[in-house]
Amino acid sequence: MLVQKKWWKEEVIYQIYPRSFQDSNGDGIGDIPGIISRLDYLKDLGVDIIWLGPVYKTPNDDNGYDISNYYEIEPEFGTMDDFDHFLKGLKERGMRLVMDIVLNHSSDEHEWFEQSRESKDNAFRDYYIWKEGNDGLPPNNWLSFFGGSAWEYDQQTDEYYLHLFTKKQPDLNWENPELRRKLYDIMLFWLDKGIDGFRMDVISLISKRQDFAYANFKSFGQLVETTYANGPRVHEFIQEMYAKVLARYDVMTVGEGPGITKDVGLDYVGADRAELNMIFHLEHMFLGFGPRGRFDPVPYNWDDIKMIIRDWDDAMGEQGWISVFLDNHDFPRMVSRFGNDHTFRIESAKMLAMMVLTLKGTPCIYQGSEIAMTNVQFNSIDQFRDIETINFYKEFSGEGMSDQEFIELANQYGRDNVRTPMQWDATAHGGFSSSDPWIAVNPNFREINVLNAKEDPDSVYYFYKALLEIRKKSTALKYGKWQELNQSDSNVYVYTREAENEKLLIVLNHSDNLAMFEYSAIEQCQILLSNYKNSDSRQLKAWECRLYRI
Ligand code: TEU
Ligand code: CA
Repeated sequence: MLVQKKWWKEEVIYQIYPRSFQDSNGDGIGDIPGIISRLDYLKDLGVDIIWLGPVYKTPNDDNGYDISNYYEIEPEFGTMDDFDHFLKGLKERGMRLVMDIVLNHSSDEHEWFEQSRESKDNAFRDYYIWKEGNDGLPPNNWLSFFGGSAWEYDQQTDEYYLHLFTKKQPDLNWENPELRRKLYDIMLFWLDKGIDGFRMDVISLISKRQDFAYANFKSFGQLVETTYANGPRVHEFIQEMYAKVLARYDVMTVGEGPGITKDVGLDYVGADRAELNMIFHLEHMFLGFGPRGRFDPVPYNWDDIKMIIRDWDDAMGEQGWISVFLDNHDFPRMVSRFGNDHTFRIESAKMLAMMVLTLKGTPCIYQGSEIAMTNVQFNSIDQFRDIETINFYKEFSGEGMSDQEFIELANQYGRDNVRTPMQWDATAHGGFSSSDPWIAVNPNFREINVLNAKEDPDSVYYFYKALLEIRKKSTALKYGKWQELNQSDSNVYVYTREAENEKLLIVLNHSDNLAMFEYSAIEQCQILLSNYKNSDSRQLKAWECRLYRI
């Protein structure tokens, strides 16, 4: 066993998008007291670490990923007292809290930016990235993740500021040591409250190439990888953060890494790097993103997914670590994207659950996946809430795209799909709120909800519980070597996990069709879990998944 044992390698993460989890005060917006009222549900499900989306003070341009005060709780989400009760509630249940922290950019309503934009000689000017324009044009051709130029002209000082995301999310200038120190103080404040770690938003983007040269790119993804991500000082900054902040605590850090490819992954998470514990790499999530991003889709298939999993397992070896996930608050519902949420919603959701909970790495379950919540079908533009979707709607409709055409794209690829309220029961608004929520509840809440799931022994919910229980007791699933087994049927995904004297075989059919799998000594294997009754032969039914002990 070469792999170092760590609690964050053994436990399972559950991601909460606070705005959509549970409203407690009837304003239609999820909040911290609402989450507190669901702590027993989370404990009972069997998850260990809660990754809480940003709850800091925010104007909500990007639903909390635009922070205007890192030391205060956004009143919509509650008070610092509520936060303290939440953290205490988790600890009492033997659970942990990982906070989302956004260090690449702040809100433009942060006092630092309000000062910075005042004048070129303001003490905070250098907290952000300001450049002169080019004859009335932006300083270069960099584009925002959320459409348009990555530069916004500011009249006050006749310069442009950089924003890789919305214009209300100005990028922080990590070249400034005083700013870095202020960011580390923020981290220390939350760590000293007893949280168990951070999910670091777009940490791969914090070091900018200082020549700010025009970029040469054929797709947005290429622009991210070659120009925004893995900048010249990114490791210096993260190692400094580790030395000055993280090293003092037994905490978990997971970096969100747009642009982190398998070739540079280990630079962030190698055991000897003194940087991060693990990363959410996004290579499989960006599959299908065309030259202009998610609303410019290109085809991909399961072979592409399997290749990325294989390459990353190889790249991490025994030295690195990743988190395993198939959706989060930025990507469509996994059962709709990777499964079949029409004819085989239950079966395919269970198969995807088994995949996430048996691959090598720390699993991350996004709220609602445990009851196989699906994408939503909005039929008018004004139902969408996500700034990324709204910005691209403006861009594409400005180029002549019809509303109907864009709505179809947003219904399939947009982030609002995973931000509709958690579906707790069949009462109004799915039990999420006593009044109209900030975003419409998926109309299928009457059928797909926690209450129904708990009353059905064959529900996806109980399948997750069973998998989580098996995982808790299995060294092979936590630390075991992952080995893919070649199959002649391309609709079948077969791999083993092996550690010490425990060897498991996982067999997945990721299609609507019958499939055959090959494994010589299958007769000697004992079924531990499957999503079909009496699954015995080598023939797999649609979306059938099996976990065997060898
Ligand atoms: O996401 C960055 C990111 O990589 C994804 O947002 C994705 O690139 C984007 O949706 C383009 O399709 C992080 C947060 O997870 C996201 O919610 C924020 O909107 C973003 O950073 C800015 O903070
Ligand atoms: Ca509320």
